[in-house]
Amino acid sequence: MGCRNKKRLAAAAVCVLVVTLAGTPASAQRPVEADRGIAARYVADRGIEKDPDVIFADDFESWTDNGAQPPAGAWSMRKSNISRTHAVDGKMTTPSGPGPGSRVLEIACWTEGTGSQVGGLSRKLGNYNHANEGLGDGCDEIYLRWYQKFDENYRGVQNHGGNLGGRDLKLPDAAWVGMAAIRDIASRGYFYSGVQPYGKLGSPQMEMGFYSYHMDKKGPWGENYPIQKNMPIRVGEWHCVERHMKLNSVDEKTGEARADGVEELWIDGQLSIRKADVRFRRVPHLRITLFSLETYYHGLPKEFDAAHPIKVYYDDLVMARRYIGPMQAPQR
Ligand SMILES: [Ca+2]
Repeated sequence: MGCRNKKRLAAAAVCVLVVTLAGTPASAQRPVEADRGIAARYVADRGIEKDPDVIFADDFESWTDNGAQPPAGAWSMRKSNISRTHAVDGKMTTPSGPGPGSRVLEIACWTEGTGSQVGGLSRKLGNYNHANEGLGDGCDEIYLRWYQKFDENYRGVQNHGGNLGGRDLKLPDAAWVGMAAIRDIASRGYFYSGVQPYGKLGSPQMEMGFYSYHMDKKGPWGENYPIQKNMPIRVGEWHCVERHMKLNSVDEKTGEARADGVEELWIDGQLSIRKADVRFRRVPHLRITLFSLETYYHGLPKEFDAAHPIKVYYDDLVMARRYIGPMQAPQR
């Protein structure tokens, strides 16, 4: 699916909506919808997938084959003998009450003693494997919101979460999104940035942050952006996570990659991280073409065996062209 071919007129119309309050001076009026996001207009996300600014949504209610099979064309699934990605019985809850539906996504991983463990899903947003894939050019900007719960037995271990990235298909050996230990990402024709939990090893105290492979990072590994507002993540509780990625512009005349790319992270509707000088690309045709929702562990502790896997739950994922915001809870 190419994001650049979709209509933007509806977004523009919504963004200019203003609330006119009796006695309120014109200067105090502001575009409320632009602040509150798409989800404000769809109670319990009902119908949100039809919003003109929404690219894709999954509430994990319609997976078949006892939860093992995603809807046709929705996702590619990572399959291995030490992970399981499927829809299971469960209920997302918001601070103001239970969410809709009765199914959530579970990504479970376990160790057989050595190696790394990975599970999860991915979805292409444009041509990714090769230029003739027929999926379009990809996006320059995207918002992703999902609900996430770490199992009560989850303990801080390094992993990856919701990744966005892209590959320069004009480069014959462009690296794949997720490829690590590369300092000069532009020379390898790719970029990516993950949103993942951070915490001391073995601790249930965590927070979400970025792990970014951008052009100006200092070493071979991804960079963690500074957190401006600390938002603790509690195991066993649902949290609303939303990330925004806007790729930097490139000067058409000079070829200069401008430091104007943006990454933002909201936790439970609160802006936790904003970085607005990121450079992901030096060629404008390199765009966001892959989203993956995955867990990646660099060797799980032995306690997470096949009988006691480490689990992370997700629900109510929405992918859009503008800010989505937390779900408006169902009215009771
Ligand atoms: Ca659900």
